[in-house]
Amino acid sequence: MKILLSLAALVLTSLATPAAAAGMADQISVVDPRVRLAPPGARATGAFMTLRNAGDKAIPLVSAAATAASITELHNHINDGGVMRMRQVKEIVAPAKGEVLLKPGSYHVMLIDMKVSLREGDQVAITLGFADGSSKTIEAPVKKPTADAPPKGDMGGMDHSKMKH
Ligand SMILES: [Cu+2]
Repeated sequence: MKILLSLAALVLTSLATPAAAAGMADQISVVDPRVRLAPPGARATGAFMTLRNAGDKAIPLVSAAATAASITELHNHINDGGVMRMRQVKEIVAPAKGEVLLKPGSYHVMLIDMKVSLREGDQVAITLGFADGSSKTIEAPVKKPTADAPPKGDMGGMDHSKMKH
């Protein structure tokens, strides 16, 4: 029974982390990856996900590549005198035993000069490269941006206790 359970865990792990290379990539699980559905004709869009680090050392994501885009960059949003601007960053660090969120208005993977026009439900392969040279390729489905819209007001999210169901 114990062996069966380990096998099941192994299968689950390999499903969750396709194309995992040895090293830092092994410690990272990618949760809820998605690509924002861009308006028709838009040449760029963003990819979002949560990087969960199971290891006891911080893991910097240092590169991203997607065949769907000519250029793939790591970006952050910064508040520049009240104006939110995007800026390229060298790394996005997943803290030890923690996670970092790539989400609208914050860190994201920028897909620039798209080679294909993405439609809702398409899968976009993105290869994430980590500081030690290991990498992991994930499939991120294209989703409408409304699902990613940050909640109005409170940045901490919606308070469901006040909602009438
Ligand atoms: Cu960007």
